[in-house]
Amino acid sequence: YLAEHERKMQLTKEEFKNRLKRKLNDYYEEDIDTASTSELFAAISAIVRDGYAPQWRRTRIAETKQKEKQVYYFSIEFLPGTLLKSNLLNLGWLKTVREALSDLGLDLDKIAEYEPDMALGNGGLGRLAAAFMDSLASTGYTGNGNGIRYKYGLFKQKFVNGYQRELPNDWLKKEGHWEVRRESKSVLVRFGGKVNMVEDNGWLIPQYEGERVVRAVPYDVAVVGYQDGLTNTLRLWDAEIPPEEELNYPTISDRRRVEDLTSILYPDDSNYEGRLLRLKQEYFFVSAGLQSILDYYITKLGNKNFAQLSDYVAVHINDTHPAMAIAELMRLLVDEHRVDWDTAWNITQKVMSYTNHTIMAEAMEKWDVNMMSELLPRIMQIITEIDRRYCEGLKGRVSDAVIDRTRIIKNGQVQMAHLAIIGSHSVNGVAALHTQLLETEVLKDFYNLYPERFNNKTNGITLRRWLQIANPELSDLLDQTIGKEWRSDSNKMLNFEKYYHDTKVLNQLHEIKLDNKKKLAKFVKEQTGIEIDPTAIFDVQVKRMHAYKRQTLKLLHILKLYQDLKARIDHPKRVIIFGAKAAPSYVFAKQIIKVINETANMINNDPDIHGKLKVVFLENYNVSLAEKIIPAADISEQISTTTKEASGTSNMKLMANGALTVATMDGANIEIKDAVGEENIFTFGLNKDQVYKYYAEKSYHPRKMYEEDPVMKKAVDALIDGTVPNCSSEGQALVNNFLSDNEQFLVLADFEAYLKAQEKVEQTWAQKRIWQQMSLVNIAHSERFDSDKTIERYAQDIWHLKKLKIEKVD
Ligand code: 26W
Repeated sequence: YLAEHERKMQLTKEEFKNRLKRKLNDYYEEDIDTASTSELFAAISAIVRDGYAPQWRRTRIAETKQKEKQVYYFSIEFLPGTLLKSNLLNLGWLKTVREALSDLGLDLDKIAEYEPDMALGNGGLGRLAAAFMDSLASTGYTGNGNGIRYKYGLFKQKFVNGYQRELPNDWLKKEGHWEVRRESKSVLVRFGGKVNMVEDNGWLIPQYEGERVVRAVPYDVAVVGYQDGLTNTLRLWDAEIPPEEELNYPTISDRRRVEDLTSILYPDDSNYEGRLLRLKQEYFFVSAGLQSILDYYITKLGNKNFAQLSDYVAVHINDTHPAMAIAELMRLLVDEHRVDWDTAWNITQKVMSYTNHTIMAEAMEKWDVNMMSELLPRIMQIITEIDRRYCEGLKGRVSDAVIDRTRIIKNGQVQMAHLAIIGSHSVNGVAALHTQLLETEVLKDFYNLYPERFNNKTNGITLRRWLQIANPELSDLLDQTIGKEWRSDSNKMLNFEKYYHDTKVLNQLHEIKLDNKKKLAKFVKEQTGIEIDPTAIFDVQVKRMHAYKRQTLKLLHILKLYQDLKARIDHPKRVIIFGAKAAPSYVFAKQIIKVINETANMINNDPDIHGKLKVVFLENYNVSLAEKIIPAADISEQISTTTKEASGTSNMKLMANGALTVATMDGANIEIKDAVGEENIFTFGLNKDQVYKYYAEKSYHPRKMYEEDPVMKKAVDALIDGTVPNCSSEGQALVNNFLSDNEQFLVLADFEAYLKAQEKVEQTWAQKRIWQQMSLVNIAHSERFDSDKTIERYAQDIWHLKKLKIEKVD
């Protein structure tokens, strides 16, 4: 067998060409030179699927044999991006396939472009979930993703007259899918109706009346681990009408209501809306996931003793969206498997763990009790009982005020974060500062009650995608200098620091960056018609559009630079590059987009500027676009109001690609500074105490700052004095916001410090060698944010997993 295994793993160019020929012939009766891009993509992806199939099977067999504990990562979003190149890389085939195609006169990158992004997520939270999937498989842990197979992914963004327009993202209509429909693993999920509790052998059993039954059908996507890693499963659920229930869904609109359940991904990032469909989605994937876990536990592991469940199963709740897993597991254990409440509760707490991703009050999920009672009557009863017991258990031990602040049901609402904390054994934040703020501010009462539950797990990124796939030139330079081990052991990247004084390497770094910038310049020209100079500073801010992320601060800096250039005050050439989607209902974010687009238009077409400043706002920022922008960045803008960005992850991707960070001391920026040292990052702005002081004392008076600082005033005024054209109402909205005492994100308070930081950027840019040295240090230290390391910490501290050993038999 081993020989067979080796042969499959070490695909030769010739073998690949043969397989490609065969697939094209079998599927389409085409030859390599007549096949279309979509056909080529479908054929190559089929070869890749054949390539990982044996390891996928072996992983499943090893799981049931070794019975190691498995984690199930419950997340309402997964944002893997495209999979062709990452699957090729992880199989060890990327180089071979690229070369084989090139022999045939074909370009892998062009074919790969055909693949639509699997964009089943909004931003950081979904991308993190995808990175964790990759890292679990690559580090040898059996981990399963559990989520929703949205028919439409995150909307496609277009700009029309500078305004954001949203188009549906119909990703499934293309060829070459990675998913496998597993109809035999379907389960039923119930909504609505009435519950009556009836006695059965001394046990109170719910009887349902008039409920609607939906069939959850899983689509499994292989998660291919790097090299000798496992091949795990990302299970995404689709909603269908159960065949035996067809008669209960007689009309098209009845049927559509079921299909709608998994039809769209909510496009809101950090803004909570208590919509019924969203509640349905949350319960749907949570219930389906838990049912399939228990099925597996009972049938495959042959275990009926649920007291041991936590020795075999960990369920992770990614933000509060899957927090109903706590009540649903209680329901399954108590109602369906007749485990007594106390035992069931004990099991549940041991199984569940929860990550918080935000301290923004408006993102905190709270469901209306009436809505939940109607849609999920039994779940609401169970949550009510959890809440009752929680309060009862604390009565007399802590003040009534504490109980009142921390209980689950309050003012007719279910506080999902409270449910998640009370029902879990672990609660973690996503960066050191964020966890500290959870402990001392946002979740202070809970921290006092259960300090042992709290822990930090700073986010990470998959360096495989962001270096090996997105930046092959830099990856080659690392190979040539420090050797290839960094590709599987990121600790080795620290050795790159040894080249700090190596002029040749520093020059190579410069050349690679220049090359990446040329490629991006070409892309920008094709997409927007805008010419940008690859020798300019490429200054990048890529992330969701949000007031707290302060793209507005960048905008004010742009206006200041523009005004300087108009007054013949010189600056080094700069290209500011934005990528950002706004939630469709987020009016202010959309206004910012319009103003930035109009500002860009004005500056890019002003002959007085002589191309010294360009502003490019690329449409439809997503994982694929990130792979083009990030390797070309000189500057990484991480300028959120301190305390507001839980972690950030674009900061990590950009540093790994040698961009220098301009940063507030927020989220993971602090840890980036710790890693690279103060002299290798441009920090500025209010610290957390200053921010909280403004809030506590209500002492923020931006109008005064504006009136006293002529530079600030001039930049702000440009938005309303006719300087920036075609957006007077949007410009006015921004200015009103900046000047309000209630402006929470303190944009003007950080303006001056931000300009100073940017002056330092300019001075450093003039010292090319120092810039390259700083860049080198950033690349070397990005190893700290390798998601493989993050996942090791989750596996050890929270989930208590052991690695699976794959036996080499088929
Ligand atoms: C209920 C509406 C809603 C939807 C999504 C609220 C909140 C969210 C997410 C928590 C938003 C999100 O993606 N948060 C980001 O998570 C990243 C991964 O931990 C962090 O790096 C970012 O700082 C955080 O904003």
